[in-house]
Amino acid sequence: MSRQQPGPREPVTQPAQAVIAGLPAAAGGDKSLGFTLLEIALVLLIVSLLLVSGIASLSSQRENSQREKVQLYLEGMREALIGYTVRNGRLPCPDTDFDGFGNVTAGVCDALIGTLPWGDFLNVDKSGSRVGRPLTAGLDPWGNPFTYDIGRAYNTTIAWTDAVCADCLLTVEDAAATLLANDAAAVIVSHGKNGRGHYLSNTVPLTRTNMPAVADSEYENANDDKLYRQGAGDDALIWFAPAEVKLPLQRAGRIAP
Ligand SMILES: [Ca+2]
Ligand SMILES: [Ca+2]
Ligand SMILES: [Ca+2]
Repeated sequence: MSRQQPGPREPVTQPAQAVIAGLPAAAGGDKSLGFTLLEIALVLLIVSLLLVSGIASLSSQRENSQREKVQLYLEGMREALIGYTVRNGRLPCPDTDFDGFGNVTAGVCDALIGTLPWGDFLNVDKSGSRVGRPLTAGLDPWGNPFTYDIGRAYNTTIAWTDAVCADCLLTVEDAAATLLANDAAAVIVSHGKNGRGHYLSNTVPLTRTNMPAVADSEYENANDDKLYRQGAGDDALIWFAPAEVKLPLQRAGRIAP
């Protein structure tokens, strides 16, 4: 009994689209399970769009988180700075040599503007010594120093009645130049993600960098003329109304109205 010898094999041919997709052809040559070049291109395009959209969304979430963080920083500093004021009867002086402490001589601030003297009022022990925080603790979420500006009326111990002079108080406007306050005692500014006009963090004397154009509303937050704009570009700022620093002092019995 002889076995039937198989005949020469017919070359197996698959539909071109199955070969392209690296998938076996369906039994009976069903082309519905294969993919055409156009379909593959569409899938790749959709995947790319999803990836780009996902990355953009993550980046946007990170930016929102940093903007929320800077507001938290600023509000924390508001409370800490008022606490310092009640303890010391004055606002801390601007830091002009980037050591984290205000620069003061014989009770009067060396300068009205500089970086935030965070070491004076954040994480200090009972003796007033800074504890356990590196200098970078005084930087905004983008790693840049906060600008801190005070009115001349507040460069020494605080009195109930403000002195009157050209730079005694600060003015704050919104981004459209509408007046918000013309009697601010102090302002703290983060120059935001773009960092335009921030102080360099390691240069003495303090030097601003990446200055905005004069026509840019952020320019007002970096040109040292006692006028600031809340909501300019990506900047964030807070200001201190006179009552905000005087009333706690009055309640503490440090000044009389
Ligand atoms: Ca200093
Ligand atoms: Ca900015
Ligand atoms: Ca200005």
